[in-house]
Amino acid sequence: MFRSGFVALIGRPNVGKSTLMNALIGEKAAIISNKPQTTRNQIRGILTTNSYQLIFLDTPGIHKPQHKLGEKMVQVSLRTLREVDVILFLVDAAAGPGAGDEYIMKQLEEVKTPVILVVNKMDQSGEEKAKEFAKHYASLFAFAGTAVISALTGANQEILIEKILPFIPEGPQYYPEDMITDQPERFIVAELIREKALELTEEEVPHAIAVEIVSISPRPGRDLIDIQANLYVERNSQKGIVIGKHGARLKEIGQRARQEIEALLGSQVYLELWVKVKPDWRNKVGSWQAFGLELE
Ligand SMILES: Nc1nc2c(ncn2[C@@H]2O[C@H](COP(=O)(O)OP(=O)(O)OP(=O)(O)O)[C@@H](O)[C@H]2O)c(=O)[nH]1
Ligand SMILES: [Mg+2]
Repeated sequence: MFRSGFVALIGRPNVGKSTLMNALIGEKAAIISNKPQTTRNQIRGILTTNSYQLIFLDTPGIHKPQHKLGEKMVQVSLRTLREVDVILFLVDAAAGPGAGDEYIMKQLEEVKTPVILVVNKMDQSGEEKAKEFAKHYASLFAFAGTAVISALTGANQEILIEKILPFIPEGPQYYPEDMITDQPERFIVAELIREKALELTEEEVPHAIAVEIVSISPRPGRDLIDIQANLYVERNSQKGIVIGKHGARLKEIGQRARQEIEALLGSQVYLELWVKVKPDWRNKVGSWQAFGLELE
């Protein structure tokens, strides 16, 4: 019997949803950062074996929205709850319980889908503390299972898969076996640039960054791809920060992004980045599409 089904990853920002999805599929489909609200749309990661295909749906962290983009991100996450066979509710053992988790559990009460509690970052909190958290959460909600894991080290990942599989019905292979994500290459390239910009900026700047790919064009007769991209921020002061002294920060963003894009595309890359200001773009729904954010 071949099983196939959909698994949502839900939780507060920064709990490790994207890290876990990448670890489960063994590839980088979603970008990761130590800043909350990194993921902005639903990203599918696909794991195919001889006996099953699991389609993981990574989602934006659920938070109190401060702008229209944030509102839409949270809507995407809550909508995902209804599309799946099983939900993984991630909590951060290192950060501990919080009001944000309780809000999410209230939303989970509204859906009939089984929910597995995943206590992540056990490597950081220690196993004892992680297990204590698991007990605490289990007293608040009727979970269909619990796993204490580390997405970073891979600890207990197989145990988690074993807990997911009973909820996955018999079904067809929806995607080709070598496909790991539904994200277009163009979007992943934009996301890799954004990831490096997030790594190298602080405070309000990371949240204001969006990336638009202007062109991706292979150079005829050569193993080289030209990529031009615009990096948007919301204010002039942020533009200065992203560019850095004598352009040093932008150069570093470009170098780090280029290395990963070359690995992704299997070709040398010439990457040109420009920084532009688009005031308040996070509140302007029409501007999102250029950033690959189709959040309908
Ligand atoms: N120590 C430790 N760090 C982790 C673990 N999993 C994730 N992290 C770190 O936690 C931070 C957030 O990880 P992400 O995967 O981007 O978190 P997310 O839940 O997808 O965040 P949003 O997309 O903002 O909602 C990163 O710095 C990760 O390296 C883990 O198991 N252990
Ligand atoms: Mg994420």
